[in-house]
Amino acid sequence: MKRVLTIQDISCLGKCSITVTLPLISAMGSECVILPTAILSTHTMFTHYSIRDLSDQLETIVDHWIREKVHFDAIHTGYLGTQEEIGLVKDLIAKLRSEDTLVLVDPAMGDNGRLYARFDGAYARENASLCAIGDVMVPNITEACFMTDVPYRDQYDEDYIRELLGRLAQLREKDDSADNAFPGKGQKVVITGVALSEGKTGVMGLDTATGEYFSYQNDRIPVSYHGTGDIYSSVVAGALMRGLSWQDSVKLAADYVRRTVEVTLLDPQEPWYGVDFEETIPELVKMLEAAGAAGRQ
Ligand code: PXL
Repeated sequence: MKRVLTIQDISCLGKCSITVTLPLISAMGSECVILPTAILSTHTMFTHYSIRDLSDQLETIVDHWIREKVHFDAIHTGYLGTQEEIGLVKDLIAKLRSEDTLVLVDPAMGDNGRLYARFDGAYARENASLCAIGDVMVPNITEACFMTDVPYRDQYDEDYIRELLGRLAQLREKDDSADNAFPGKGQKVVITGVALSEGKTGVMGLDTATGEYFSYQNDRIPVSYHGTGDIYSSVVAGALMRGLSWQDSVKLAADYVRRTVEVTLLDPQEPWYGVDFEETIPELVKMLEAAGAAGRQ
């Protein structure tokens, strides 16, 4: 069975980060190991949440795994609370990764043209250097803009997204600290939440090794739920681990998020709380099989 390490916070209440990645990766048939970077009472869309940083534990945990000679088939990163923590996570990835470890970075830090509370431009630049060491990165348009200094637009065309993809693809060569990566592998650069026509939304991607672009659109549900980015990146990781191509993986994740939002609309819960992914997990497993997932490896 493939083993995936996810590095992000535990938001005890509020359906995001580890509390969604762990069940999704497990349901998709891979082992999910967690490295919790902080523990919060809720995610940061609530007010008065408590937060305890766990940065001082991370190296001790990782060193133990290294002594145990643990191998990770993938390392997935999500929301990281501070700039310093991103730097630490980069070092830990360098220690833990082998040439066959897939590093998937979700630079979870903003949406709708704005960074989340607690983050600034310096934080976004540090996330850009984390993306530089990834094999796959999955920012949304807001995150892509903050990492590349491209002004955010809510009206755009395919050329604007291609420009963003191109700039994200240059992050690695522009970053001196990215020498821990295995550059021969190239990167899959994916931007989420790309709406190329009225009533549609989806993803666009670029494979830097081949120069090949990928685009997928499906019907847009006009509501923005918290935590969908975490679900998206977790499903991409789970699908890649089951042998799907990167294009099929990003498409499956887009379809799954759309279906989950559709189901959540029936719930009176406020959109900032989180989506009802628990209800759609059985469908996800079927979608994965239908997309041709390989058996256990
Ligand atoms: O969904 C990303 C996320 C993860 N963890 C925490 C958050 C957020 C987004 O706001 O606040 C603590």
